[in-house]
Amino acid sequence: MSPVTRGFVGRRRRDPRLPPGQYDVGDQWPVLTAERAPNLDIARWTFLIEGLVEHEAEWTWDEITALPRERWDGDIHCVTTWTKFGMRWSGVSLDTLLAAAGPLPQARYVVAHSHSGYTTDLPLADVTGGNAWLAFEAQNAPLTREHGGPARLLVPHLYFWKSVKWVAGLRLTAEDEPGFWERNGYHDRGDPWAEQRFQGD
Ligand SMILES: Nc1nc2c(c(=O)[nH]1)N[C@H]1C(S)=C(S)[C@@H](COP(=O)(O)O)O[C@H]1N2
Ligand SMILES: [Mo]
Repeated sequence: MSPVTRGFVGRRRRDPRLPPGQYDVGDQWPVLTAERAPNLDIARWTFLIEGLVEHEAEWTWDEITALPRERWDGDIHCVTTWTKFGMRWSGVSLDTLLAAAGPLPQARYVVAHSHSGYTTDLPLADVTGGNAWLAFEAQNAPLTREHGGPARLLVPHLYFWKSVKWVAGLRLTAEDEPGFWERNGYHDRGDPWAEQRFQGD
């Protein structure tokens, strides 16, 4: 036996793209929704940034979809242990949107909320610096309603419960304010590589 293969015999190598405790869901894209999926009318759709900002900023659908788009290709990780590799997304960087509102120096967290009442909290640092988008497209097609269309948050470096579907806006805060799952025992930050699933992880 060649010494090169020793240690790999009888053992499959784990895909290095898989965070601890996750499995590859393959071609499927599961739908996880706590509330009833809303049917949003883009004629009345808005996105609002409020709270600890120099000026509240609000966009209509036509205004926000006219902003420059970025593409993000990569993997998403749900806390229920599925990971989906090699997705292709497109949307507006949250950096662009936050710059319009002007976060105040004391703003350190955001609460993101949906048009359907779901909320999640995130450190401001996790949604700036090229880490988060308001996404309109996934897999080269407009987001379907079940996956949060017409627009959802995309924060792919954190567990996917942070990526609010049907997102309506962000409120900047000084203190961390737990959202829907965080009040129900999920971790405040949710880094899949540190396996931050639940409070105390
Ligand atoms: N509004 C809203 N956003 C949500 C959720 C939800 O229940 N409501 N579920 C979260 C969870 S737990 C996950 S894993 C992803 C699932 O996104 P998907 O259904 O497009 O796979 O959306 C997140 N965003
Ligand atoms: Mo999830």
